[in-house]
Amino acid sequence: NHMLQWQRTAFHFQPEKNWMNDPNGPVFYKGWYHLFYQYNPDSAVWGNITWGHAVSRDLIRWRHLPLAMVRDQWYDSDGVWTGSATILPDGTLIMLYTGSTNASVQVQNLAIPTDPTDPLLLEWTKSDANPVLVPPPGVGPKDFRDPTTAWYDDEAEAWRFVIGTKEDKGHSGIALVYQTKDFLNYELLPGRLHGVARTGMWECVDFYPVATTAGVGGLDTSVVGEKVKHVLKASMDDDRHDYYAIGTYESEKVRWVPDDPEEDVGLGLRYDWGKFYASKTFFDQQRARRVLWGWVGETDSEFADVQKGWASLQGIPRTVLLDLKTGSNLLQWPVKEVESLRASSQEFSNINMSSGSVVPLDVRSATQLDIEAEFVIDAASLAETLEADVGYNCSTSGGATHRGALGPFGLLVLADPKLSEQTAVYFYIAKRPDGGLQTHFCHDEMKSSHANDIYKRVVGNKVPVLDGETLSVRILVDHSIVESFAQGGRTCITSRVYPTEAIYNSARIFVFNNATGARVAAKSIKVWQMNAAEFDESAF
Ligand code: DQQ
Repeated sequence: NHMLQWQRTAFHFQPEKNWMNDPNGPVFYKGWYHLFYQYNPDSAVWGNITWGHAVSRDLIRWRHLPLAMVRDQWYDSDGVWTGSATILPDGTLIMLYTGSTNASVQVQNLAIPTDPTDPLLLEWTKSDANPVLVPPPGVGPKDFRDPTTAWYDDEAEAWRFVIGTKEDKGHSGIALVYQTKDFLNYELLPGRLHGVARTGMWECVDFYPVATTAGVGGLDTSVVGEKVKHVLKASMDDDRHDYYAIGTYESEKVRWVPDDPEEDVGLGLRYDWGKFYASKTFFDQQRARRVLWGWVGETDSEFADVQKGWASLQGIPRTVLLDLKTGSNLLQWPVKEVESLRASSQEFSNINMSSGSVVPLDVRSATQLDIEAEFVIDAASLAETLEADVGYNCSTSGGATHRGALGPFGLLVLADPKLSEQTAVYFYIAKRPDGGLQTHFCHDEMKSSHANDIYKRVVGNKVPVLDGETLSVRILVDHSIVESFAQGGRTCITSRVYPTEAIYNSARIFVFNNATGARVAAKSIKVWQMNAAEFDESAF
């Protein structure tokens, strides 16, 4: 349907047509980044799940390849579900994935490249030993899925990986650890890596080390020791968000302990406060970084998806590091390569935004942008903290139109000239119960579209702001997606938006200040037009 054609993105990963969900087995192999993904080859809704496949030199410009794996065995005839890649020291590539069997039982299967010398990994051989794992006693046949990348344990002289499940008692989400020497024979290790009551089924668990020292970059999944923390992430089937926590992995005890039990997996931090799910990291050995992929679904109706013939994007891959300044959160940032799409830019500086003002930024077209903005709030306003409200919450405190002493202020993107449609990306400073200041970072989607079939929300959370820091945000805008990264990626939000007016040359951006008591200045705003990501066939 050409009417909805403008919703397709210019630089995000999406198949030419039909349904996509989770990223699968991301890996760098023989010069190529590979992305596999959950894919319905037959329609724009979930079902008939196979593995789609694409390759890239730079994580941004992709070439679509034939399906990597289809539903051709009894142990995956109901679906070739999510899995992860592990590279062995000799370069062997191992793919473990969940099959939903002909009886809809979730089992784990092994696949390896049919021709390991093929850098494109076009053909896959499923092991004769499949299924290599079936649900163990006490685990429900439909609660056993999504194996992680394996890590090598030196003491055990074996590989370990995690599979998520749930326990009916206490409605606990659980991470089980399996051990193997050959990926054919497996041992379920006693106990569990971790579990959290009342969080429900843990889908797409991820588990990896992050460096606690500066200048190290990303770490291979097998790194352990003094100078690392371990991140445990689970995708919560109950509320469809990806939660992570930072903690310590005790390899002899085969358990992980959160640094802060109050911020345990499912209770505190999320990778992203908007639409972002079933994510997975991989270690990019070419650039010594850890890269995060996340599935960004649609928030329009299934009817609209069928009309347009496609559904879902992948977010721009993000590098992931421990925030060494706070020690208590990750930093996520779009991979450097996305900057190679930056075309012409415009700069704005020291725009004083009086209370209640909305200021247009004169950029010629505003559907494909990379924006970096920095705001300062004057000291006198900050001194008026007595006025600031206590207990602010992005989702329930009235969004971008509710005016408080020290917020909201920020940008309006994918807005039409009359502001009848707009997506607000903003900061809001409020008081903590203890009297100190707390900055919040939010997206308000409520005015993002005139269409009546859109699920709209106000989303976001607090963001740490350290002494002397300005308020900064990076925003990627791509037709129907807005991804924002506050304070260098401490708090991130992704929104799908479906404007009907703010499209093509009618899309604009503005800065706004709705704070009643604060003088806010947009210290600097740099806006790049973004080129479309096109695969260079000559490089193939
Ligand atoms: N999607 C896959 C499952 C996974 C879920 C099926 C998460 O393996 O648990 O398409 O979105």
